[in-house]
Amino acid sequence: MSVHVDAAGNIRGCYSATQPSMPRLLIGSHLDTVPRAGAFDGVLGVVLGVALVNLLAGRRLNFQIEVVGFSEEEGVRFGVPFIGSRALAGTAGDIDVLVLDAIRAFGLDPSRIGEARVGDDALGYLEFHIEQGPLLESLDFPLGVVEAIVGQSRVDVVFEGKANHAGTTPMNLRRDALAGAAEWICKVESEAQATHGLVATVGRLQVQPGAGNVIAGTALASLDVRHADDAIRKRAVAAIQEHANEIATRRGLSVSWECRLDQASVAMDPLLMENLKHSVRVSGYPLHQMVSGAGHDAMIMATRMPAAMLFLRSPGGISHHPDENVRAEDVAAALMAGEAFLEKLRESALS
Ligand code: HGY
Ligand code: MN
Ligand code: MN
Repeated sequence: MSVHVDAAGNIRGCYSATQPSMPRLLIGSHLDTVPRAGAFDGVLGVVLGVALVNLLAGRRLNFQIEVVGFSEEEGVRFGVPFIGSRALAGTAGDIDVLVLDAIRAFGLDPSRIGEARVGDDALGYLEFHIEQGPLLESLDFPLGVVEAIVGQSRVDVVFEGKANHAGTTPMNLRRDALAGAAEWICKVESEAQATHGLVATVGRLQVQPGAGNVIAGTALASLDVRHADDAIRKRAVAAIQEHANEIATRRGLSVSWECRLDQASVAMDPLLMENLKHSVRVSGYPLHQMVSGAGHDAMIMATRMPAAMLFLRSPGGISHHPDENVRAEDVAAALMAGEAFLEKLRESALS
């Protein structure tokens, strides 16, 4: 493949077709991950793309294949996700100055990010990814065809009270930001438990000044809310914000609310899904169609081209954790289905 790194740090390898002007299929996933992660979230999808090209052993098809390793998807480092795929989709928008500095520090020129945008010759986008949940394992199925990816909201929430001495400040005179945040976090959990299909998480909490003998003056929390139905998700976010305001008022705190992501749920492309389902069946594996609770670059790529995802079973249903794993026989199954997918695409491009 001819390989280059684009101005957003995406690694892009192109495998040419029988003719230079033929359209391209993109196969990819992300190279970044989360703190104390496993070894498969994201990178497995990139390696499977390379492996599929490798299996072609020089045989050229009636479409090009571009394998993409996206530079940033998780949103852990800069607070906003999908930086790599948004550059490729042409929806990067205003890029945070910290991101621009990191791109320059990496030796790239952020003024050229516009050049990362994929052309209009794209046939579609295929992403292989671990399921990151318990479903396929519960069915004892190696593969799952994704029909949709749930929408997600990410918010930075800051409770401000008054730091003070832990020994001399009576309980009724306190404006304890951490106690307020703790009460709110329990409300986040009960809101999600009361709404079918909703998940809500406070995964990060920073407390200032952070000393055991000082009442917390500031508590900075992350909020992550997801649901397949965008209206239900938005209603839940509004209710959770109302809880924050009520708790802050009652406790003499102030609360700030900065929405960092409001990502609508995305349906996968019906035609590519049919091709994937056909490919799983002809490869001799049981078929299961499912919704993804995790966000993926496919939801960004879907704004520019037909997108599809194939999940591999997550042993133990665990991910974003060092125990994240994948079975070798399931990787073989994904490769077999991937080969059938390419063949089906080749045939349909002929017709
Ligand atoms: O957070 C997610 O859903 C994914 O891991 N980026
Ligand atoms: Mn992830
Ligand atoms: Mn991922």
